Amino acid sequence: MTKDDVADVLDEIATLLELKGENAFRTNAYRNGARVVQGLSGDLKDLVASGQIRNTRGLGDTLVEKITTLVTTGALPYLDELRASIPAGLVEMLRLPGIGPKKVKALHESLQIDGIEKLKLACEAGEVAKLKGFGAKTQSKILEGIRYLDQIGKRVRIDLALPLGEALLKQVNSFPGVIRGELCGSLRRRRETVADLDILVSSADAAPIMDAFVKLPEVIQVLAQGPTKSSIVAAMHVRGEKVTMQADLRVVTDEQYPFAQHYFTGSKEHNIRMRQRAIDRGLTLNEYALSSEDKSRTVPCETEEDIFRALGLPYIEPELREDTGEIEAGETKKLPALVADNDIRGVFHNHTTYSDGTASLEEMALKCKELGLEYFGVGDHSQSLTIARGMPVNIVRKQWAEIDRVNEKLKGVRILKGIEVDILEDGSLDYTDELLAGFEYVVASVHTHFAMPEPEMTARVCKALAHPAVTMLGHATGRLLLRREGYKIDLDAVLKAAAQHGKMIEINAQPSRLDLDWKYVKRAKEMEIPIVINPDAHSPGELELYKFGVHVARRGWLTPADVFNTRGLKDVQKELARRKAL
Ligand code: DGT
Ligand code: CA
Ligand code: CA
Ligand code: ZN
Repeated sequence: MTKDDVADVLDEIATLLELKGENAFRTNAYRNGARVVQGLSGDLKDLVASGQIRNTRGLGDTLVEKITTLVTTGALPYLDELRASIPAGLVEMLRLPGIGPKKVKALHESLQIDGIEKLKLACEAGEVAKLKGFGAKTQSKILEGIRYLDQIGKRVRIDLALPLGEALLKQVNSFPGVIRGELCGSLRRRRETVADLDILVSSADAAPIMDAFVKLPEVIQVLAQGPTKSSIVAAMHVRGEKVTMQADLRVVTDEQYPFAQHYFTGSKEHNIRMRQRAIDRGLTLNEYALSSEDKSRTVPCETEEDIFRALGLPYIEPELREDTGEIEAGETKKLPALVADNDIRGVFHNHTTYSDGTASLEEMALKCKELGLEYFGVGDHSQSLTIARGMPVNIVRKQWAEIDRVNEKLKGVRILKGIEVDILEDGSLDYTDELLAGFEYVVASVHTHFAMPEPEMTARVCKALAHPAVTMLGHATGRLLLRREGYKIDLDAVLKAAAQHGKMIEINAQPSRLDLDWKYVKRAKEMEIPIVINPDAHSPGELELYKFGVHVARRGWLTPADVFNTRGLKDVQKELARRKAL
């Protein structure tokens, strides 16, 4: 039992107690306990064995007793009893936005709803609207949430799927007899969410690899074990979050490898086009070979590149394989040379302790330097966003003075004076023009009034883009992947406004956002709108997240020239000054 495992159990107890209607004092004790356990230094087993755990702040006797049982026996009868006393469907209902334990309890007690299926029926019959504390608006929100859940299924964000995939691959690659191996599927294409992991390896002897695979420590369930393909469910903690995913492992011969690699990388749509291309040339392409129609002759290929060449194409990067024009562009030699992680020279939209970040200006700047970046652009929140400690005017001036002081002594990295200014309900900005003129650049974002009708939201954002002080638009739709859809907005109109006013648009690289979506990134490029990749970091550790934005940029066909922050410090300062003078 790791700390994360124990924390999960405590969190689950808290949730179950909430569903039972326990008082907040008790449930919070478990929630806090989970955080405390995660933050413990030292080995949990030792802390329990020595009794030191009793002296930990935030863990009362009851929790210490439960943790001790868990760590020493690996099980907790109390949890089993709790689970048995509550229908599993109730916990599932908590995934719906706007539905907390109180509402779940009310639905269960008055309408005997014990799961999402029944909840959907009750909403459709109009029964939920009649309940005290619900109403028609809540009912339609619930239905909308259920539809969204259906649509996302069990997908996992890339920042959580990637570490699990890499952990599995690393072990599989070290099995005796493995020649080469890779993560294929949507993960290799760097989609923002991934349904399952597709691991591919080559070897002359598949059976021992299959045996070893299903015994990996991350495996919690074996779904199927065959001679060349096995499917398992694996679980791992990634930054304190439990990630559970299906993983398929396929073993092929090394001759078959490039064909399987291409096939299982997908996308399906891209594969269909490639197969058709082979047919047009009197060949057949499948996951094992490229051969003549009657299969009497094969075209040997050692790499994917060879396959593309055999079909008259240059190598096509996995991120482009979505059948959105990559084959045509390959034919006409118009494939872009995609931007890469190491092209990024600095970042613009980040937070410090001046608003809701956890680190100082200097700490953030030094971390940027460590990452090889030349500038750290600060973009703390503006005054009206009080929940995120938005900065009153006097604090802005204080921050400017500190930036000047820190810049004096910093070497090899520079802090740029930016702001993430709120776009207010009417499309105006959250500071006076005079104050805004004091920043080196301005990121404008929507953080409030998400429920506006689409035409109003579009007008609101377009008005902000027309403001001379604005440099770039932050997180264009406000979406939170797998949690909430973005606000309703006509993005084509927004792109048009950005192009018209010469403004940049951000790819917010927070893995829960990845907003602007890659499909629109591609359109923005066609309209020659400069794109900026911003980590929106709230701590030094989050600065590196810009890499997830690079994936989106690559999926949107961007070259280094299309991305503003591939430019060096001098160039960036010059361009920002030029824009301000307009
Ligand atoms: P996911 O798992 O939903 O995030 O997305 P993928 O792309 O990883 O899809 P998955 O795991 O169902 O299949 C992996 C790849 O295998 C897929 O990208 C392309 C290939 N593939 C799967 N089914 C078909 C098919 O029916 N036809 C063709 N041509 N390729 C397929
Ligand atoms: Ca997959
Ligand atoms: Ca799969
Ligand atoms: Zn923001």
